[in-house]
Amino acid sequence: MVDIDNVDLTEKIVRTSGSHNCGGRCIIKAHVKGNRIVRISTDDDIADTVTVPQLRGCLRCRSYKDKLYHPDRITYPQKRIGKRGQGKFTRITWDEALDNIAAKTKRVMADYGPDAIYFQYATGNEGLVSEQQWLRRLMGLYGGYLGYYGSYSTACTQIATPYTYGTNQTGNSRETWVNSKLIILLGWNPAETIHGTNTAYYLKLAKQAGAEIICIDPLYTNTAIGLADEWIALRPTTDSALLDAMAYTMITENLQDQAFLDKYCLGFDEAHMPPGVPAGNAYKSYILGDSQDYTAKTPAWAEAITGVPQATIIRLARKYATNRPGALIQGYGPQRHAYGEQAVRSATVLAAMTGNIGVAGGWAAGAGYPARSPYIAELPRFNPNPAKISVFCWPDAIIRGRGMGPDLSVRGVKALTANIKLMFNLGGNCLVNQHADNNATAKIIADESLVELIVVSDHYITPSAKYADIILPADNMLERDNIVTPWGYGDYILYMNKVVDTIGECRNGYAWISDLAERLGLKAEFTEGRSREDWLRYLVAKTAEHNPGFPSFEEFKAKGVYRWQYDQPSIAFAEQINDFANHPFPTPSGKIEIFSPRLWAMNKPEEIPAIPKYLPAWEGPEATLKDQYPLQCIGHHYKRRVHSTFDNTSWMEEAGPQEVWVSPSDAAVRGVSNGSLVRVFNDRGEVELPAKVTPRIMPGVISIPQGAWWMPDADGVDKRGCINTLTKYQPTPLAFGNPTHTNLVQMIKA
Ligand SMILES: Nc1nc2c(c(=O)[nH]1)N[C@H]1C(S)=C(S)[C@@H](COP(=O)(O)OP(=O)(O)OC[C@H]3O[C@@H](n4cnc5c(=O)[nH]c(N)nc54)[C@H](O)[C@@H]3O)O[C@H]1N2
Ligand SMILES: Nc1nc2c(c(=O)[nH]1)N[C@H]1C(S)=C(S)[C@@H](COP(=O)(O)OP(=O)(O)OC[C@H]3O[C@@H](n4cnc5c(=O)[nH]c(N)nc54)[C@H](O)[C@@H]3O)O[C@H]1N2
Ligand SMILES: [Mo]
Repeated sequence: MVDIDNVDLTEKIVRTSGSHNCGGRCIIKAHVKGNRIVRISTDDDIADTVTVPQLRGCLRCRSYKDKLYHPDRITYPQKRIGKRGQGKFTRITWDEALDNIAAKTKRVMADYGPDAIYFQYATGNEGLVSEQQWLRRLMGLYGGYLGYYGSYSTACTQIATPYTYGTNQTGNSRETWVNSKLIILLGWNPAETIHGTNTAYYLKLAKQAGAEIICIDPLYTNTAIGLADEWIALRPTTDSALLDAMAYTMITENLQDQAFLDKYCLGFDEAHMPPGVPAGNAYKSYILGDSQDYTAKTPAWAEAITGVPQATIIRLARKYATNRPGALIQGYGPQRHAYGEQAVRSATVLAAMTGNIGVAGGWAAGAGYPARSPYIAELPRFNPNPAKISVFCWPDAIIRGRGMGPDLSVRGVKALTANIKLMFNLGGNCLVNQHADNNATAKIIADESLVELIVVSDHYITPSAKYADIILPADNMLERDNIVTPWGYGDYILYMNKVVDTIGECRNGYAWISDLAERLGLKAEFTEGRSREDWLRYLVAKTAEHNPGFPSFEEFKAKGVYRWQYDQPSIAFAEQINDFANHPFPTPSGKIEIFSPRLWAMNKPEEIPAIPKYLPAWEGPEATLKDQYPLQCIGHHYKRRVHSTFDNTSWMEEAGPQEVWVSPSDAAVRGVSNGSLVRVFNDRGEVELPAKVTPRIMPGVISIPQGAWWMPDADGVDKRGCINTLTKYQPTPLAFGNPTHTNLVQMIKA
């Protein structure tokens, strides 16, 4: 019993941060009375200056009380009763849950080996220590598991970009944007879809310094509204066609930086091709129609595909070629598509043609990962099993794992030796909901003869948790210490102090995974005798070894933040451009490979061309399926959620309801008005949700903000509006990535 008279009700402030996968990392101050958070505020420790801006939290973390104290929070372990996927569970003890998991792990490892054990992609806890990390460490010690490569975020760009540059580190420090005369944002909306805390602020500084900002996006995004001089609406999946026609304009008007191309690039024109490749395969030949397709990539050709008027394309090309330095920055939206690899590489060619690589105010396009990031220690873990699949291809590894090879994304081994039999889904909603084609995927994971045990750890019974055999009640990010780093930009690191005690039987991952280690006979090896705090101290000490001046554990914990200071901003490829003789690009040829001999050697020119090309998407504006399903459906990342996290909180629903964006003209022909309930469907499924009729989306395109919880009724109609009810499970050809913005659908009034 709590002694009510003796509870300390003076307000304390505890410093922490968020660790969900929201794209930002901010300072959170939790105001606590007793064991209860009464309010959340944010960074006001330092003056907000241009050189060191505050790390202010957004509406999601600042409303966190609504999530933390949600009545649906899971507070004890449960096991499935009834058929898998029905969502019926009964309470069990932690001992029963862990005995079960240990027994099954032993059996699966003995019968099938490590290829049968899989960790589902899960980004709920992005701290340096998490259940994901701990259990991987343990399974590594136990004999290994099937690994994955890639991510649902950057699948295409992280594979495609290195074919051009040899690396993904193609981004400059954001403070260099003030040097840009022109900034073109290609499918990037950092004012809402956070890519680093303060990114929109740096764009604002650039604008104040005189940069013109242009957004190319099917949506008139918050970034376009707040920061852009011009919005150019483009049909999804057609970025490469637009970029090709810009290249055509530059070439025919002789605006390209020929000296840059001649010196640093492979394959721009026939005079700079690797030996042994027949004529007609250089980029310039493809653009001018001197290649096998005999089609010149003219602005008129591109207008028909992209919906962007040719006069706009010509104006844009001239502007980018003549206003230097200019930054052509890609978001991840354009690459989360069929042939998403092409859009990435097409943009890199334009950056090269305009000589915007290696200079302040320019940008190399491609992945845009920062060119400089400090060393930060990780938990020691090692997977002795070399087998990996693409993160998107796990349904295949369940159905046809044994014998599955490189044609289905497998790396590290010739073929898998087992199907997936045991799945851990710890802090993620990618079993269904965040993967693709919910209806088909749900059938696979519901089949008890395929995967034998599914373990889920979460705070709520999410759509994925419904498919669990065992549900574990997780502690929350405000209920534990941790350390987080910004993913992408920002030279700082944050300490997360525990704010309140956890509730019910919720347990920290380190505690239950240590108990599991004991059952597997590996407790001493797993813990190395360390407590959880000891491990955090270990991480700080290791980080400090590589970073002179890094604070002590006590100081870091008390301050909550450490910022690196640099004399100079970082600029990707500055060394290569300034001193090419001594600093080749990290590609096999040492040059920017506009033509990639490695892709040429794959000999699959239709889907994996050696130069970037516009390839019509399987469900794009040129697909015949359009007769039946005339609307292109994308699903943008939404301010009211982090993916599916926060979907069940009411404050966030007030701030941003789940509704499908549709243009006035597409709505009118369907008798749909603002707020009408509509049905959106294709052969894969059907969702029902209210329409937001708005000129902020181009005609022919609709957007269902991604991350709503899949809630099928008895007829299978999803009553919440999860876009993955409509998306296709078809991995992209090179990266085996998720093309989840490539969908054709129809919409009717419900
Ligand atoms: N608020 C919020 N912020 C987030 C997240 C979140 O869930 N909520 N998630 C974080 C994570 S993990 C990630 S990976 C990133 C994701 O960041 P992104 O992948 O960049 O986000 P998206 O919203 O998918 O796409 C960005 C823009 O691309 C546009 N777009 C879609 N298709 C095309 C196309 O074919 N061409 C062009 N030019 N534009 C297109 C969309 O309309 C959208 O405005 O965001 C991070 N930030
Ligand atoms: N159609 C479509 N699908 C997409 C995308 C898209 O643009 N379109 N985007 C993709 C991208 S970029 C990403 S990154 C993925 C993200 O997909 P996921 O990684 O599945 O991310 P979330 O949906 O946020 O799910 C996180 C879960 O973790 C839980 N959680 C939060 N904190 C903790 C914790 O401390 N412990 C535990 N055990 N659980 C916790 C939350 O309650 C939530 O259920 O989605 C992908 N799916
Ligand atoms: Mo992501």
